[in-house]
Amino acid sequence: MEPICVSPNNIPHDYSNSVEVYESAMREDVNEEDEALNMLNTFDKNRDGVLDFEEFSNLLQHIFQLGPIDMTSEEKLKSFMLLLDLNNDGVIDRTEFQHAWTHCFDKILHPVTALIIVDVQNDFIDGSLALRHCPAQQDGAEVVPVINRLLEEREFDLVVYSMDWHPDTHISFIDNVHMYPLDKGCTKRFDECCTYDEVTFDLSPPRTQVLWPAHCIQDSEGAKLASNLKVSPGAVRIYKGTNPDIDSYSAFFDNMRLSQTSLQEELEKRHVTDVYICGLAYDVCVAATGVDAVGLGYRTVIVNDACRGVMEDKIKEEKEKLQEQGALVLESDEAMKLLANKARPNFDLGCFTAKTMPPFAST
Ligand code: VGL
Ligand code: ZN
Repeated sequence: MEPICVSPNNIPHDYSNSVEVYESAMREDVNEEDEALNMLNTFDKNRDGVLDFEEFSNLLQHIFQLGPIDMTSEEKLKSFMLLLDLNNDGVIDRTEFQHAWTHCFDKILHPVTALIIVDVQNDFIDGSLALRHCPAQQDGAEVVPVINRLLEEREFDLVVYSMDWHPDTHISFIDNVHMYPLDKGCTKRFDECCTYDEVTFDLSPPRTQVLWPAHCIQDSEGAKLASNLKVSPGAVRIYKGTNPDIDSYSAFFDNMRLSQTSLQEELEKRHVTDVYICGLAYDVCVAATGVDAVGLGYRTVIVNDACRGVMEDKIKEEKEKLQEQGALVLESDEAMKLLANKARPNFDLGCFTAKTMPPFAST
């Protein structure tokens, strides 16, 4: 095969107007159908009305500003193309391109971003569930300057603060373990249970629950956001764990998925495509929120240095799980670059978008 020779500063002469086409694609006001056709025509070098692999990979290199292509990246481009080649005939035809433009490239080129700040509340910093007293001995306070910098230096289309918000009878509190029936299979009596134990309560449906010290009791000092955390005007607050007999780690759903917060609705209202997630605790509520975000199809970035957690091994395990499912785990500096430079979309997030694109039939 002919080597592919597009690099950011080296656009071959046959794509001489591609910068213009690309820039017009970056504008918000262009008709999507025109935009798609323009793009297809620009990269259809042999003018046969479809994009073969070479043509399509030139387009991908252009959109993602990829450097010279080696074997591994060529494989990646091939699998990207396969996801969009819905009839599997080895080329991207006009209909496939139109579909990909609407459901994949549009999100890639026009991301709408939300920052979800998970449970940055006093109790997790210096209160009853202070992370520095948990097994990993991490300091929850350290996320605050990192998050403040994200808020100050980057503009998000939406900022969300989730709040763990429990009634004092909450099922997750070790002091309340006598208030709910333990499952018969449970090897411990209620007076033998310890903090961090996982027990099963005999409720319908039965629920497994890690026992925590009482924390984030509604309207208490401990439930307030850290006082030095910047609160953006127009931000949305999501209260979770408000039901006495069920816990809610994720800011989207309770742990049994019996009920949902308004988070998804808030994101949908604003057509959010990309969520950046940070906060406390990494291996508990941040991870659960991340898993649900990916599951709901959001392009998800976990801001690694803006998270602190409970247990070292669990943090590692949850991070790997998130990455396997398609989330990016980035340091805040990298996340800021991605946010600043919308003209340089991330290829891995692009792959996630292609993978989660709706099938033809549903258009
Ligand atoms: C959390 C433990 C219990 C969290 C909430 O916000 O990560 N952790 N409740
Ligand atoms: Zn809680």
